[in-house]
Amino acid sequence: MDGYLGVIVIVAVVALLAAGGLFLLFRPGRKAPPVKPPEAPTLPEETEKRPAAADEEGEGATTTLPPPVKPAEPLVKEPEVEVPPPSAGRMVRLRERLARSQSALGRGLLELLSRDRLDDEVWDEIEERLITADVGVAPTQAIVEELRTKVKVLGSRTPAEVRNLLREQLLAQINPDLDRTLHVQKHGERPAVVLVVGVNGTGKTTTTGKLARVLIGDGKHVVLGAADTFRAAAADQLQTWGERVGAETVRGPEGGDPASVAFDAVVKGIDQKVDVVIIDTAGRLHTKTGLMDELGKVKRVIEKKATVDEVLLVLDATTGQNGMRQAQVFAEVVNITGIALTKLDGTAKGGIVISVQRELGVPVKLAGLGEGSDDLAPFDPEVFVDAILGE
Ligand SMILES: Nc1nc2c(ncn2[C@@H]2O[C@H](COP(=O)(O)OP(=O)(O)OP(=O)(O)O)[C@@H](O)[C@H]2O)c(=O)[nH]1
Ligand SMILES: [Mg+2]
Repeated sequence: MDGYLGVIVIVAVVALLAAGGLFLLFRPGRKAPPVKPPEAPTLPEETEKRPAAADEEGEGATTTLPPPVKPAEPLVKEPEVEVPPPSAGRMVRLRERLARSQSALGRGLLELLSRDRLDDEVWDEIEERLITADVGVAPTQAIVEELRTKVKVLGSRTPAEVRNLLREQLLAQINPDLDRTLHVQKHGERPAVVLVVGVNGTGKTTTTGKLARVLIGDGKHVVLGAADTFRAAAADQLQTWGERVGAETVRGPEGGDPASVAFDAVVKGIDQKVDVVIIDTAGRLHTKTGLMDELGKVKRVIEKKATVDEVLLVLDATTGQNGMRQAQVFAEVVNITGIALTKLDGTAKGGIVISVQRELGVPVKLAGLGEGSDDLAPFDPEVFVDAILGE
């Protein structure tokens, strides 16, 4: 009896080994049904590179294969929730980026102003440098005029005096007294709402994602609204930003109504008692009326449930006067409360801070200084000017 059992066991083991051997020999060919062994997920390229002989072998072996095993769970790891740094100190951390892109302007101006003889030619050059850096005509003239008067009073100048003089003038034009705080305080149980608008490609979605990180870094709870429904990729892009920091993204169907997504996001924000809802919008500058209709509707619909506390206009610093004209159209259709100036790391024309504030009458509140997820900082005029002038 024992012997009989033994034989059965041996036969079973041999059969299993044979099946295993055949299994190992088996290669799923292009025509064979894909059977995936659980521990050895094969890469698609491998199938492509396999010789034809192996394909045939595989086809012959399909009948003796063990029942298909349920494919292993996809090896996608749950995204880990990151803890972004707080807003304080961000601009100082990014000062090097600013210095790299803006310090040539400061060095040039300091050198010119340090000359013993400041004749008209030198003043013209100072003026030209400021204009080239997008400071704008009127602010440039104001700076030059002030400098001329102060230099006359001083007579001979030490390098420290020259630096102070210039620092004072640049700061005066940037106006450190403007209120640059983001209005993101809850209204009782109701979240604050931030609407992000601007021309396409300026960095709206990126800035929305980065801003969520800034706020989360400061301990706030955030919901994102993907009101750019023009293409599904836009909502995916935003959702990826949100997932990294544990912020939910409300999205709608592709081609759906942006206002309804914004509304749903605000409702979600109220239900979940979050602090801030940030709404990303589409940037295509169709007609002014089209834009007005769309943004106007988004705003009106949000206002059924909450108040729009902040309308941030995202402006690409590298686009200069052209970008500014387009920004002006946005400012005409919606009441902008702050500017997020992006890509300051990629241009020497930092003077746009001065001209945009002047043209649009609203402060730069955020500065984008790189493509990294935490390369967005609350704008600090003093850090900005010191980066231009060097330490
Ligand atoms: N160097 C640099 N790149 C930036 C900055 N901000 C955004 N970008 C880049 O700008 C590109 C466009 O950014 P998006 O956020 O997709 O722009 P958008 O305005 O949402 O574009 P649309 O949705 O097409 O209107 C991306 O490659 C960003 O990484 C910045 O401060 N510095
Ligand atoms: Mg976008």
